[in-house]
Parts: sequence; structure tokens; C-alpha cells
Amino acid sequence: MTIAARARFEAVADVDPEILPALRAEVDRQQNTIELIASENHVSQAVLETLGSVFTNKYAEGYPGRRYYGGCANMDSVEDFARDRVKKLFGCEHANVQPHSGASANIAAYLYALQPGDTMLSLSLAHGGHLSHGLKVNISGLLYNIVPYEVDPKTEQIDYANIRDLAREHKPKVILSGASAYPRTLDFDKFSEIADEVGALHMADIAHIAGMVATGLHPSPVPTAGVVTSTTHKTLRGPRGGLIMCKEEHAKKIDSRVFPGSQGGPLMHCIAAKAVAFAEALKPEFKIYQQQILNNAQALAEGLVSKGNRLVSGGTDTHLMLLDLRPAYPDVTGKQAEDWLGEAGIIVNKNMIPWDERKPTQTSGLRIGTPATTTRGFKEGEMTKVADLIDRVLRSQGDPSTIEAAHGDVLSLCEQFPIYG
Ligand code: DSN
Repeated sequence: MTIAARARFEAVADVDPEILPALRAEVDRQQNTIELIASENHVSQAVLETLGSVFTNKYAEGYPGRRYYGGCANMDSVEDFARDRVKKLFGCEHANVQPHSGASANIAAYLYALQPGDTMLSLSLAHGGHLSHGLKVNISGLLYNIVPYEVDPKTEQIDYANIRDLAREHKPKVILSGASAYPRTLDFDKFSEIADEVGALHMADIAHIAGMVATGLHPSPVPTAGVVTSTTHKTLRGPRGGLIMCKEEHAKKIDSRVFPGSQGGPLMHCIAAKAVAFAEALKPEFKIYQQQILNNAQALAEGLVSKGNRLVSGGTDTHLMLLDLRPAYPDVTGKQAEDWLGEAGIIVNKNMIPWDERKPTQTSGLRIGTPATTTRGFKEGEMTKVADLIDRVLRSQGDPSTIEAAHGDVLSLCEQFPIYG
């Protein structure tokens, strides 16, 4: 990988010796570390190539067939392919592939569904939600009246009866489902049922689980939710970006809330790369990949639990899990754990757990996910080894010689599974 990638940086080497070392170092870092951040992945060479193409040179404000600039025929072609492929992947009536990110997709969806001051129910960030779902300092929390729901204290899973009670009491315009640190299956039909009952719109954000939804390995909100947003770069394994799906009857207004409502020129190189990633996701092997993500998450979870670690909600149904550090390592913060594992070449992120008493900069939890390791070819056997490595480092309380030994094992695992050929 290193040699091939270095060759591709020849032009940068000619013009920018300051940026070049970081490019090379990042290739090496990704090759030589075990990436367990649940929202990250390694895109294919085809997606990378398209992302680095001349499509980045073009303005294409508007939509296919209705652009504000000349010279957009190739832009129209790739955007049409991207939209059609989303429709096939998810079975939706309409797709907008222009959102620059998941947060941008959410903003456009809010502009579609809400007026400033309107009420929205969403999962609290502290219980696994996302900052764009109503954090006070985010545009969602600044513009709208957010009523957060929390997980059940006993099961640490979504409490649908509580959501129904809150919905009846607060009469929200939108009930938002979706999360960035919730390890269990979401019952989208139940969300839609509650939303229908109180006359709210069910908006689903499937950013984390999009790959599983596309392949039928997680229930889909598309048939029942009013609007569905996603990112394209997590389990979907495309370039960094967002998308929105809806019924045909809402298409015109949704599109207008993306452009010109909240964005200007679309990132056409990114949309072209999304189209390539969607084609990859339509292939039968993508479902095998998604199933392996799930199998790997089970193996990792079982490995951790068998060594006495506690997972929030007792386990996972998806690609991610939340390790509660408190029972096994009461004095270790998420920040320390993230740092020690990082020194060993295992990349995770500290994460709040429900009712966490530590600050978000410290936390009592780690979020751990399997999409990226699965992409590079890890299977259950490797994940069991990864569970053992994590456990060794944490149990040693950051002992330098234990970290060094674990790092050696990480490097030899990484060498067996090159990311790019
Ligand atoms: N920051 C992403 C995550 O890590 O889940 C969500 O946008």
C-alpha cells in the first residue's frame, strides 16, 4: 500500500513539501493501526480515484437538467446515476445526493419540516444521539424546541412507551429516530406509529447503519418514515457526504431546502464518488461484507465480555458497542483508555455512556465499531485477538511494556491485511 500511495503523491511532492509528509504519514497510519472508530471506514480505490477527479473543478448549482451553469452534461449524468442507485439500494421514491454531510442533510430536513420554535423529539446526545439532533449550541438546538428522550435505565435500550408519553405531552412536529452511539436495533415502525398517532413527521437518520439497512440486515425506515437522512461514508463505505430520501410528493420541497435552502454549489467530485460507492453497495458481495461487520461485532463483544468487561445494554445488534469502563476499571477514564489504546495502535473514541458522571472530554466509556477492520479483511478470529489486545492494555492501566508488546501484535496483524493493494 505504502509504495502505491507514495507514487500517487508525486505531483504533491513537486509543489508542496509541507503537506506531503502528512499525506504519506496518514497512509502509513491507516495501514499500521487497527481502526475501530464506528463511523469510519476505508473506501475502495475506485471511490478514491473518483474523489480525486476533475469533477472537483465544476460548478453545478441546481439539479440535473436544471443547472445555473453551462457545461453540466457530465454532472447531470453522474448525479442521475447516484440518485437512481440510491433508489434501488433503499427502495425509496426520491433521493437527494447533494448534502455535503450528514449534518447538512439534517439541516435541510429540518428546514423542510419545521419552523423556528417548533418542537422535535430526539435521542439525547448523552444517551447516544447526535449533536445535529438538538444539541443546544448546534443549529438544531438553537432554532428548535428540543425534547430529548433517553434510554431505559434498566435495559439501556430505547423506551418506546416513554417516547409515546413524551409525544402525547409535547405534540412535536418531528420525532427523530437514529443515533451515533446506540448499539441496538431501532424499531422504525414503532417510531412511525407513534409519530402518526400524534400527527408528527417521523424523520430517521440512518447514518451509522445505512449499509445494513441497504442490505436488509437492519429494518428500514424508508417505507414508513416521512424523511430519511444518512451519511455515505460509514457502513455504506462511500466518500464523506450526506443524502436524503423521501416520497415523491415531498421531493420538490426537500430538494429546495438543500439547494438553495442551505447549500450552494454541490461537491460534484463527491457526488460522482457517491455514485461509484452506491454501485459497489448494489453488488451481492456488499451484503456479505455487512454480515461480516455484524459477525465481527459479535465476536469482539463476546471477547470483551468473556474477559469481564461490561457493555452498555449487555451487547450489540449492530456494528458498534459501548464499553462501560466503570465496573472493570473504576479509575480509568475514556480519555486515558483512548490514549493508551492509541499508543498500541488501536484507534477508538472515548464516548459518554448513559448517565455518565464524567465530562464529555473525559467520559466513562469507549465506542468501538467494526466496519473498517472488516473492510481490510478481519474476521471473527482477528476480532477475538483484538478483544484480547484491548483487554490487556486496559487491564495493565497503561503499563508501557504491555502497550509496547500489544503494539507489536497490532503491527503484525495489520501487515497481514493491507488496506490498498
Ligand atoms: N461524528 C460521527 C460519529 O462519529 O458518529 C457522526 O457524525
